[in-house]
Amino acid sequence: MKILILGGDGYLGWPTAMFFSNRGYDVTVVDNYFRRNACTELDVGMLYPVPTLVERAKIWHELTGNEIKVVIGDLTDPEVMRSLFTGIVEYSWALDRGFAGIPETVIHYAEQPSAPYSMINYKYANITIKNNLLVTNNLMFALRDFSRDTHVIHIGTMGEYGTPNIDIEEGWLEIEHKGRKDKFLFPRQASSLYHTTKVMDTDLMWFGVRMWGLGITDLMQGPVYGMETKDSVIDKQLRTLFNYDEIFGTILNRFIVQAVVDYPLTVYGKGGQTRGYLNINDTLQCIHMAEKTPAQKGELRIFNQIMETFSANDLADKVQRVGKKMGYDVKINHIENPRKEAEEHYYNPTYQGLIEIGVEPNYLTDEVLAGMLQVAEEYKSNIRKDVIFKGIKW
Ligand code: USQ
Repeated sequence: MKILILGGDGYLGWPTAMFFSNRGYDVTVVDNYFRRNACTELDVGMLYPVPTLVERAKIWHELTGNEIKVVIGDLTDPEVMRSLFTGIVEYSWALDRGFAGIPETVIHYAEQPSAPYSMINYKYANITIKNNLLVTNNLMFALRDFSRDTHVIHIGTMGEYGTPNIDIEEGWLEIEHKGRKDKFLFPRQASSLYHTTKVMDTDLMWFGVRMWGLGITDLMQGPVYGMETKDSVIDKQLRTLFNYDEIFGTILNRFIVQAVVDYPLTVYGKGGQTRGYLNINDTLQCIHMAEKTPAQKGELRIFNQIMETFSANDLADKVQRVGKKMGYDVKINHIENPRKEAEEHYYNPTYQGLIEIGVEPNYLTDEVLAGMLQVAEEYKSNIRKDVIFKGIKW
């Protein structure tokens, strides 16, 4: 089975590449180093240095004997995207070393993933809109022209739904109106420009499904936590990149790092903001199950990819409790919320679909938190307090 991973250098992309490579799939990864370059440009540190994608693939090969093919290229260029389906080396020199052939599955992570990044100013908003929409549209057209049978697994976001005052369904809502019924995409109301691009991605993919009979699974994911996966434990150099700064770090990963350097946990506003969370190992499980039971042709299948819900206050309390047991003096600070979002709200999403196809959740236990604190402790001397909070306002 051939798997093409778009955005293979990212927080989720690289662990996904190792996961499938370890299970006998023929894996090709593509990336333009957007995340690393943005971190350099914005001067936000990562917890530990991470070898380049090419170096990581080499280390992986030396340790496991498995090959991960690497293509460095910008997928907003339609010719780079199309070369991944045609094998034309002119646009992707790395394909010269072996074109795997048309992939059975494409996993699409190649997006600017940060809400704060998209809200810095108009320039970063435009980079986000341009990157995310062009990559998705280029993928839709490449599939239309070269491979309508390829299953796409896209990582969407729970943030597409926002925080409505009704239960959130898995992607779709049946509506009865003036005596007639139909099924529509669940109402979307994103609260950042990044999240808005994900709403637009869904629309582009739904268009591709309706017009060209594509088969797509869209996984509406909540914030992910963790740095170690079952495949990375063989060598520290294989750990995924890990941000704790305000722009690319997500809440729990940030709290863990803050705890080890005695930086009061940065709860925004009242801290009642509730989201669905999942362990990075569960992202891999969900992708695997979605790959094993693909969407039908002409189907946009949507799952809510979360395992449990917590408020920002719940997470801060957990980190404080486990941190204290480990000897850290963890304080919690409610700082003025730089974002425009509801700080107290109803939140009741459905998330049974992935469990029904075989995913077994890893919950946020004290052991999981302690394990993350231990890794952060290892790299304590790298942690830069100046990047933890700058206050990018919405
Ligand atoms: N928050 C704090 N303190 C912090 C950081 C965040 O209270 O130091 C709060 C935020 O205000 C927000 C919540 O925690 O209410 C989650 O924030 P986040 O930065 O962890 O996550 P978010 O910006 O929503 O984005 C992340 C990923 C994105 C993914 C999304 C899923 O960066 O790629 O799509 O989680 S979701 O949140 O369900 O939309």
